[in-house]
Amino acid sequence: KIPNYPMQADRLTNSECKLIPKLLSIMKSKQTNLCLSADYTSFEAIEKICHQVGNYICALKVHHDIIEDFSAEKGLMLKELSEKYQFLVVEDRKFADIGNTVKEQYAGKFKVSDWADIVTVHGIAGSGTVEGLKTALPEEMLQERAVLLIAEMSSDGSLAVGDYSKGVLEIAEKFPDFVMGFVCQSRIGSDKFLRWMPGIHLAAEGDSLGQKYKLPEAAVAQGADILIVGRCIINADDPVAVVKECQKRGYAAWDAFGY
Ligand code: 5IU
Repeated sequence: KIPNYPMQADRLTNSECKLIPKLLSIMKSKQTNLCLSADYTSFEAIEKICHQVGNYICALKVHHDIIEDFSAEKGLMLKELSEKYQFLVVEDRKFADIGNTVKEQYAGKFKVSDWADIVTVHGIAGSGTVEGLKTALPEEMLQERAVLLIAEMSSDGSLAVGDYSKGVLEIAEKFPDFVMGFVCQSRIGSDKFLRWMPGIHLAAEGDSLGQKYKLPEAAVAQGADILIVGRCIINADDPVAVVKECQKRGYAAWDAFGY
């Protein structure tokens, strides 16, 4: 029920992916389109930030393979935290292999498919990658899981442009029930999908390794629905204050745009 947003009403009608209405209703009720990229190397740090900012975010993105003490059990603890504070968990695994391999990776040692609502996926290997991930899930879990296809990247010189990005959009159209949207840098693809945008910072223009930053308002103007913010928050002296500022500015911009 999101009556104020014409585009969101369309999304609710046109979207086959069940996590889209779920996320939109979290965003609306918590007034946030912020996804914290919690790129910490200890699980304790992730737990701590969840308690501190869980109420101000709509999603938490992790890289489970940088967390030194990670395990499948810790994944389930993260899932519990996400249910307590009502946000979605994104594992930024960037699956890119052939279907049969990603199927094993998704359900493999760290049981990503048990605790991550959403995983990120590259289109480089073709639509078999998405199909492989789907086949790893038991029928009853299909509606509770989704993927984000990486259509464009925030880094300098990214090869995910032009025809490559268009190809990724075509993969999405083949699996509209399982693809929630794109990680992208522009208002790419059909509006029935959600656009998640990384490369956002309140102060820096980039890092020394090719990351390029823009402000929350610019990201929304470029087409972002969900803002992915990492080091701007986690390296801040007062991460909670920065989360609140990103939440306020990001949601106000998105709201004003009528998305
Ligand atoms: N990330 C990007 N750019 C991309 C994609 C993913 O930065 O195009 I796809 C990830 C990498 C990191 C987070 O986990 O998003 C951004 O972190 P910072 O806000 O700290 O730069």
